[in-house]
Amino acid sequence: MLCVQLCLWLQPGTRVCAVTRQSIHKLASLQKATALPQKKMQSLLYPFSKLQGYLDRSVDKSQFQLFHPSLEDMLEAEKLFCSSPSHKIDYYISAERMDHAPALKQPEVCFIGRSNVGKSSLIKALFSLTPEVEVKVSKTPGHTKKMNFFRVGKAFTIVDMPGYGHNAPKDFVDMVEPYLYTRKNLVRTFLLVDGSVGLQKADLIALEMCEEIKCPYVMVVTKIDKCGHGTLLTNLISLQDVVKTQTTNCFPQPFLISSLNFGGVYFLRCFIAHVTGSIRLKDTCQS
Ligand SMILES: Nc1nc2c(ncn2[C@@H]2O[C@H](COP(=O)(O)OP(=O)(O)O)[C@@H](O)[C@H]2O)c(=O)[nH]1
Ligand SMILES: [Mg+2]
Repeated sequence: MLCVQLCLWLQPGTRVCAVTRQSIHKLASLQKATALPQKKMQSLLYPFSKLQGYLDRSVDKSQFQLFHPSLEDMLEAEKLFCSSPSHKIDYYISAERMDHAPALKQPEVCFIGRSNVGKSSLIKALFSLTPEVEVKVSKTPGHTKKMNFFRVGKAFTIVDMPGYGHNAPKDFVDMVEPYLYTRKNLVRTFLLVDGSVGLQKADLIALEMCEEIKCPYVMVVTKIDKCGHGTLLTNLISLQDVVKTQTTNCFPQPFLISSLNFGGVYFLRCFIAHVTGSIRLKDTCQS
């Protein structure tokens, strides 16, 4: 989807200027999503709505809808993810160790999770309205060995953390843990788990660590496009059970995401804008 514009000036002398511009995904903006048929739109904006019909009546659904932004709120949040001369969004810096991490004043949110769970893909989807921001996504587990910092104007910073599990437990101890323990401007951690495989041992270790650090965090269930409703619901309910019984700092509502088809991405943009204090929500919600 790379579109290359070539501008040629033949006088004086031949000068070739190549402007490389990534095209924007057709569902990157809320406006495009709202043009879809109602059911499809609803499942992209509020992915849980598609699942709730399959849940038994005895299941308490309120926990899944504590944060439920209006379309207006999501539109407001989306503006923050559009780059402009006065609000630049860019990849700022990578750090291999905590003492290389930049000192930033802006509120920060970070994405942690096992290698391959979809951290970089999710950040790429969040920034899909500014595709010139390069977020590396890999098929090889353990690709992100550094903490990558992305600045969203003066509003906030998003950090893509190295994955753990597989062959990267060292990165976890060396980077993720010290970062979570010491980062003063960190306002929310997003702990990603793969919705198609459910909670794994490494996820539970990360969850225990977040509890120990007492950082406010949110579980994000990724790749919801990849499995059927049955598998997703089973994994979601067992996750919900763990959140309910084993956590005190975790937001009780897991967020459902597909970076592939943008399900839940508009919703997450709104949550990030809200927890970083970048927007004031019109409708009431908790967080
Ligand atoms: N089907 C599907 N695949 C995804 C999704 N998110 C990520 N992936 C794939 O999972 C793999 C790992 O993604 P990546 O973002 O690099 O994971 P990271 O190691 O956590 O940063 C890549 O092949 C992605 O294309 C998703 O929402 N749906
Ligand atoms: Mg990555």
